[in-house]
Amino acid sequence: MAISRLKKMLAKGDEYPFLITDLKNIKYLTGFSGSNGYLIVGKKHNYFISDSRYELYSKSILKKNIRFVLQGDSVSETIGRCLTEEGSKNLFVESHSMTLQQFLSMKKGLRGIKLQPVSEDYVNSIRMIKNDAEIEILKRAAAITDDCVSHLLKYVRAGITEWDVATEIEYFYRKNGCSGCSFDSIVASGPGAAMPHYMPGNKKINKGECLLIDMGCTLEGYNSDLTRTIFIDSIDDKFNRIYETVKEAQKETLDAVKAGITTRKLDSIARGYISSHGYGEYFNHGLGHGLGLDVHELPALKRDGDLKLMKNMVITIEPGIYIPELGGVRIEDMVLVTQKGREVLTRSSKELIVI
Ligand SMILES: [Mn+2]
Repeated sequence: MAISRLKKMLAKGDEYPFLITDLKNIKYLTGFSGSNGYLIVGKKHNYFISDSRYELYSKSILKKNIRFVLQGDSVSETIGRCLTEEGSKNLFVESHSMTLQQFLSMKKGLRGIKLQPVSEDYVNSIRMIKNDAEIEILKRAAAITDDCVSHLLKYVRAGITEWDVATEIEYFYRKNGCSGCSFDSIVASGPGAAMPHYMPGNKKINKGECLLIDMGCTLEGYNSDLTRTIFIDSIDDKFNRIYETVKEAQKETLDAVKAGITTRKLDSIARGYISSHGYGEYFNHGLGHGLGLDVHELPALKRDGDLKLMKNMVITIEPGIYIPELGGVRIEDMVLVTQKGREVLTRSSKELIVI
């Protein structure tokens, strides 16, 4: 079904045959989750190329409309054979996923074929809208992440290190059926929390500090993403105000999520609220992103985005305020867009927590 949607997009510009090299896109279209594969969507046939390690597995999962082709010594030669069968002198390729080296070596190996880079990621744009099976997995991934939050609230205390927390998160996810974290967890205490993409280290978590935890799991190939900020032992007035501002900005934005609203409008709700409280310059990143097979995928929720949200997109809403040298607060939830509104998939409390 997804392939037929892709074919409709390719037909517009007659961009056949189309070579898919992005492994997430390949997984989406074929179910294949190995590390080496090439999918050619042609006018006549569809071909999936992989090596002998994956032959039996591929044949067991491929639908009837995709033919398995065993990769020879040179993948270009194997692709060339498929193109001969298609009777085509063109090959359209996904420019976002191919390295320049791959492109040049394919160009050399496919003499007489015109390689045509396609900059728009068609498959990712199809992936924006989740089907029921994907939504079900994402809901489970969100629930495991909520369970991890509950676990951490019992585990975290002053004196342990950021790295202890990051390790605990990974262990929890693996113990609960996930293949691991969807990205390196951000566990940022005190001043580190002022950096939105901080990397945790051996720093001890101290009393009086904020602790920002941004984490997610990978479950059956799908990713969750959540951020909570808690405070250790005490919180001062300044951070109390910052926390309430982020919390309210996130709530107002969540309340506005529904099919049809533009990403620009959503961003302006969060940014407007934060700016009106005097912290505008301290919210220095985008509002959120789509998530699914990739932890960051389309749509990008940003200031200049004209894209309208559609039913069954799964996105994050994650405003934050970051004060250099002092710390920061971010609150992030995963949200399913519905026709009339939204369903927030991560349900961990956002009340101020001081532990
Ligand atoms: Mn995120």
